[in-house]
Amino acid sequence: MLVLLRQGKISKWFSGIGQEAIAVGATLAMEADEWIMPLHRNLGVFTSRKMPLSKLFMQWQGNKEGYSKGRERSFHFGTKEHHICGMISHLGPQMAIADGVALAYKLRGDQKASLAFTGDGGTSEGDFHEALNIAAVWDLPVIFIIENNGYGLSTPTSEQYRCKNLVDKAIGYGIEGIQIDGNNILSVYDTIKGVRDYCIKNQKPYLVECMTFRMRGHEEASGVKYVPPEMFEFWAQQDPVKNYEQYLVAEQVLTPAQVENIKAETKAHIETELQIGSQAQAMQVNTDEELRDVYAQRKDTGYLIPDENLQVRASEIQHPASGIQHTLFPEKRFIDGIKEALHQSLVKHPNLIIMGQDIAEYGGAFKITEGFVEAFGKERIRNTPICESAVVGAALGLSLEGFKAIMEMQFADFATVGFNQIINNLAKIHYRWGQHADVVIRMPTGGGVGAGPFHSQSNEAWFVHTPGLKVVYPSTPADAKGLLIAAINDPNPVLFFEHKALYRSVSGHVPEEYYEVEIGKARLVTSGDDISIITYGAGVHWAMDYAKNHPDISIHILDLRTLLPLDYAAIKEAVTATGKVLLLHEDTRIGGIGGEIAAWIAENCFDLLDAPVMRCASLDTPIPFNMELEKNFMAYSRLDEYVQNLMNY
Ligand SMILES: Cc1ncc(C[n+]2csc(CCOP(=O)(O)OP(=O)(O)O)c2C)c(N)n1
Repeated sequence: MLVLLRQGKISKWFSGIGQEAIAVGATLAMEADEWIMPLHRNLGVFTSRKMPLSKLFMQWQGNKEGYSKGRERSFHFGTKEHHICGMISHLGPQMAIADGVALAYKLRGDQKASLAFTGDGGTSEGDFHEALNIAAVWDLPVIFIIENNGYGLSTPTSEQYRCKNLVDKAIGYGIEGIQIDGNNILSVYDTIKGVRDYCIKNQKPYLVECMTFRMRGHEEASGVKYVPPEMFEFWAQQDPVKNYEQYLVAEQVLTPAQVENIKAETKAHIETELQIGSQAQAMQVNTDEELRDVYAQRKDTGYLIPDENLQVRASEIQHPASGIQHTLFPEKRFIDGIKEALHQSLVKHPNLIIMGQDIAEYGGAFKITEGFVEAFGKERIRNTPICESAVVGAALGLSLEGFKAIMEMQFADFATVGFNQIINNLAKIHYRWGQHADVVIRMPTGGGVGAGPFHSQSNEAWFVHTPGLKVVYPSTPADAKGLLIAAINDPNPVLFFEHKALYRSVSGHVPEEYYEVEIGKARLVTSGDDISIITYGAGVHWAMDYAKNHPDISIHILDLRTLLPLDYAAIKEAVTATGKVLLLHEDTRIGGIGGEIAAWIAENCFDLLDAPVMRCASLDTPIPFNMELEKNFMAYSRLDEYVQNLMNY
């Protein structure tokens, strides 16, 4: 690898020289169909799983015939065939994915364990803590291996942690742990074999700290000036490959001649594979394929229902922020639509798991899952510790093993602490190496409830900016049900926004049956001739109330329903209808989805416009607590002004 790197025949590579015994010994101790979550130094995981070297070379050259169609570098790829889950650069997120896989094993009663690697530096990440904690609390058969090689990039362990040994952290999680010589392949192999048996038999995780040393720089370009030379001299004596060779000869398992034969055969094998690997075709760029591979294709046809069966009468709607009170019809509330979607989906998909804080006996912060534990049991309706990042990671791990997962984010605001897993793992994994993430994250969102800056934010635009996610945002009870069922049936990661203020204030007709509303299809709320309001979520109710109170203005209202992907055909129709467009959303203005739609209209519908596209959004401040301040913050307080501006243009 060193030679090839210098010759420019492979791209970036992180050396595992000096640490080989850990990756190889641990991988060989696992069964071939047990998932491993390796990191950047773990070439030995890939070779021990007998992946063809030629294809690995193509991967490292960024060729299409590699494992990621040229989309990923070095070891940042996985393969289902070899049960290896590719890392993202952020290191720690690997560990929680192992939790999810182990949960799948546990739920199915498989006699299997998963294995995740981390470096000593990675143990400082919150992800380490969250993954170990969840594995402990849920009694998951996961082996966590720390490769303690003395340094992060250049940071020595003395500046990384204060405990004496990293393995001592196991005590804090209430799990077992052991520290071993990571440079002795037999110790590693024996330990991991035994630990694996323990994890499966006792249904518990285990922490193994392997002491080792990195004989090269973090990467070849970074050098080793920060390492005292005597360290290299000491650890050269502990070289795991040389020592194992000497041991085998001393024990007369191999003769020196056999050793030489093995080396020669291996060298010849590498040369042949390199030859094949270097015959890869030059990259032919195919933009359609690039775009297509961002999302997994759904295989079944779905359970679509015609829009006319979902009509909501305006008189049935009330919204607290509008100050208008209607009598509630005895029909179902927004929250009931969501509850029904979840309930029916749990019946439909025995492999569907719901996870979230306080969702089990307590029924969730908004009581949406109340009664679910009694109906579906605690294994499927899972209370989680306050570990958003690891729960998203575990959801992805479940997906690797063919489960479907829903995570209830207690408030959409808390997605920030699971952000990395959502943005970098869930969203990108299909494009990177073809693994889908069958995960729905429910996001109770929005304000109007006097809950202040951290329980009221509108953060949908963060996710709309991330290819690989779908972002759904219903406004009616019937859509809430049909879109949530569609999201659960979609094999891709879906962020499902539920406006909290709508939960109990909006009622309407909701069909009893199991049905889907198509993701990516907007809904025409009312047609009109004067102006068009394109909106979603609470904005739909604001626009409807406004129209009701201003019968002299003929308003065309479009409910987007899905923000990623957008329904451009419906947007164009709305522009065509009136030539005057107001984009309305509760989210703040700068960087809000309204700006994106306005740009699209300017590019594609310029000739249809009779006025500039306008945006009525919330103030560009954090959302305040005081009800008067919040009212002033809300886009709704400026709706009349914008409508009049547009009408008078
Ligand atoms: C979240 C995050 N922060 C920083 C980095 C940059 N980085 C890459 S590897 C590395 C050192 C990791 O050290 P350790 O976990 O001990 O593993 P080692 O490289 O020594 O095997 C750093 C700081 C990163 N990839 N991700």
